[in-house]
Amino acid sequence: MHRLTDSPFGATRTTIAADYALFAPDGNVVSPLSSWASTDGIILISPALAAAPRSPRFTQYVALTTGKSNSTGAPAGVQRFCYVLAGEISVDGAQLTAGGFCWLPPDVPHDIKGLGEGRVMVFEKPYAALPNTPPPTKILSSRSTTPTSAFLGDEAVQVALLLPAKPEFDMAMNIVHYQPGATLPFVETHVMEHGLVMLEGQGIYRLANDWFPVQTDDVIWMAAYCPQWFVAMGKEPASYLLYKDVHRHPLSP
Ligand code: UGY
Ligand code: MN
Repeated sequence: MHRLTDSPFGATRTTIAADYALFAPDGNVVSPLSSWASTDGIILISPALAAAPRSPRFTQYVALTTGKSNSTGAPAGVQRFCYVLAGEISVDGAQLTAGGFCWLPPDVPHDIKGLGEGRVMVFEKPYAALPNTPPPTKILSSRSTTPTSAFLGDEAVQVALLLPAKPEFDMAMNIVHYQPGATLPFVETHVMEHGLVMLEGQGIYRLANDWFPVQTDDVIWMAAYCPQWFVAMGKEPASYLLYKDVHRHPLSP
């Protein structure tokens, strides 16, 4: 279907590289979601992005919910984190609106229902259990009630940890909030990989040896060891929701 916003010259900011990917919304393709009923969505990050051993070990997708949407669980052994970008859903009967989020343990059925039109960013990852330690129980909360703290002493960059920083969790979900002109203090290079969605504002993201203008609703994958840096630009603050694998030995499968 032709859209009025289509570029007549075939241009897009979407870029897929060996150790990162930038998805601009103009390239998004909608398809029915598996593990959801009556729900279309956009699969962004998945293991199909890159060859092993650098392929993503998680998936990140948008569920386009309606009043008919329902999901009762991720595949076997897989944990799920949902962040409501717009609209409203219920999770086991509790309502989540924009900025609300939930973490759902593997292999415990849950009941997500769409309540009208909405957009939910979903992250799923096989859960790596610790010996003799059960997985955590589900979490429901919201961005507005999560405290923030200065990142490495810089008050202009505030970080909210949406999940407890405890060894039972093998994923972190953070919101990083930048005042205009604020930056990551150095070019990070680390063993953890990232999935990211821009929640507000705009800026420049350095990914490996490339620099990209990015804005609200862009999604980025950064492979392990992909050098990364960000500066917020414009007159409004910028923020992003960030997935990171944590708390497991680098030699564990
Ligand atoms: O926690 C992090 O690794 C974070 N500072 N990375 C990022 O924002 N790209
Ligand atoms: Mn990082």
